[in-house]
Amino acid sequence: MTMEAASAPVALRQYLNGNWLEGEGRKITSVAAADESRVLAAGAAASEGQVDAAFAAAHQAKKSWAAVPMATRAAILATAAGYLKEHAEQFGEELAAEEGKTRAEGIGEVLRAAQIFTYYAGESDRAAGTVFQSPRHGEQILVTHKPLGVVGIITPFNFPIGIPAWKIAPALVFGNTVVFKPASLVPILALRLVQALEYSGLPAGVLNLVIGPGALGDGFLSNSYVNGLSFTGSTAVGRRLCASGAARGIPVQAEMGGKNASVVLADADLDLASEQVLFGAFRSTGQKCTATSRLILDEAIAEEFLAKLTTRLEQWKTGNPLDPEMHMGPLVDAKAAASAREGIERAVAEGATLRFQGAAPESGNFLAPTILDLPSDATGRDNCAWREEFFAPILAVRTVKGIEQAFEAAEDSDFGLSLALFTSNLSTAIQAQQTLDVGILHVNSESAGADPHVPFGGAKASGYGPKEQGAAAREFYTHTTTTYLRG
Ligand code: UN1
Repeated sequence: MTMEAASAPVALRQYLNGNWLEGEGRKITSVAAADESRVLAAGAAASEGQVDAAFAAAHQAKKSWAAVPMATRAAILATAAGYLKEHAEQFGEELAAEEGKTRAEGIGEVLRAAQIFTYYAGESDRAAGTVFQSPRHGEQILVTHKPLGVVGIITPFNFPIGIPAWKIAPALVFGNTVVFKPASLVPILALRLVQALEYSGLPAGVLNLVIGPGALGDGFLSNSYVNGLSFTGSTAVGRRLCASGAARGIPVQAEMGGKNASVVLADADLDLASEQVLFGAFRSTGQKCTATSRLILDEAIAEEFLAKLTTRLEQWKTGNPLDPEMHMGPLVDAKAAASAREGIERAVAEGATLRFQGAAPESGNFLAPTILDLPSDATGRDNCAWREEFFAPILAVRTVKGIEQAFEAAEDSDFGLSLALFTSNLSTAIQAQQTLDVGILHVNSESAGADPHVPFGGAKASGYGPKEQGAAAREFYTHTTTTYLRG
């Protein structure tokens, strides 16, 4: 609750070539998600000229940074991890106030960023090339990895330090220099991340921060120095960036939307499933690309399951994210709240029935956890609550009969990020793993969550290009040289 005391707004600055500079663009502020009259940070956006300067600095630094031993680069990440851990409480509270997730989730996310930095610091001990046998005498064939060069990194509002960490840490450890543009709604944690790396001795020019509107990021791919781009955000923007990257021959990694289902089969442990569905759908106010927004229930257990879920939701408290009693905070801003409310109205007009809506403060950007029943005929499949990513605490439910119908319903989406399957039958779980077109499958756990050492990413409209995290990150942040070596 310490953030409740009014403190001076954080000064928003751009970080270019190792210097903190005033932006040359229009004035911007960041406000509290729960109370938009509270200004948390203020300054000016970067101008296009400053974006160019950021790329020029990253280009200038690229040769020398690539030549720094990987162990030295890794040591900087390890120090930054310690700095983030030390400041987890302060930064976590800033995150919760700005983005709207709870204090516990905010602190958890800062610690997760630290964990990601620690993991990638370990890459210097793990990273290895490959030596192949040659069919010719006296020859070896070596495959080694080189950095891409200057990488643009564009991140969304919903994980203001987690997602930047999981892109910036591998970019840096594999020897790239970076121009980083966070979502302008949540700039404070981007400043904290850069501060952590500056404190840890990152040389000037290696990481540059530009804060400003989305259009600044659109310009990244027309910069002549950019060698790669990693993006997380909407499918529309992601696909546009992929197309411009392809037109210039520049690799783009795009992590996009989700419309993730939780499937509860007749043989599931319903207590466990109702707890996990609750977490998947409503933690972080449903603002995760991995959140559960579709619930598919076998008709044999549908009513019993929904009774358990709504009983849990009756205890679920929505309010001030810094109040430790709360389970859920507000949506990130008024626009997000209005669009979620409009989504519910549209879904109802299209035939959905409101099954449950919990309690939430009336004013501000709050939306109570909402469950919508969809018709089980074809109109349910066409309902916007089934098709569109609302990015809000709204769960659309359909009932089905048996595994085949359940799997068919789960696949009935343009997206393919994550799926949570609740069953006690191992064969059914294996069948799901082998047949369903999703990037992430959770068996008997919630649809959200991502460990740093394993690949993360989706199928269909959810992802494009190499996956993120774990060993997969190297595929994107490096390219290989195959050397035919004779002495
Ligand atoms: C998580 O599920 O904990 O934007 C991480 C997102 C994802 C990250 C999800 N890229 O929500």
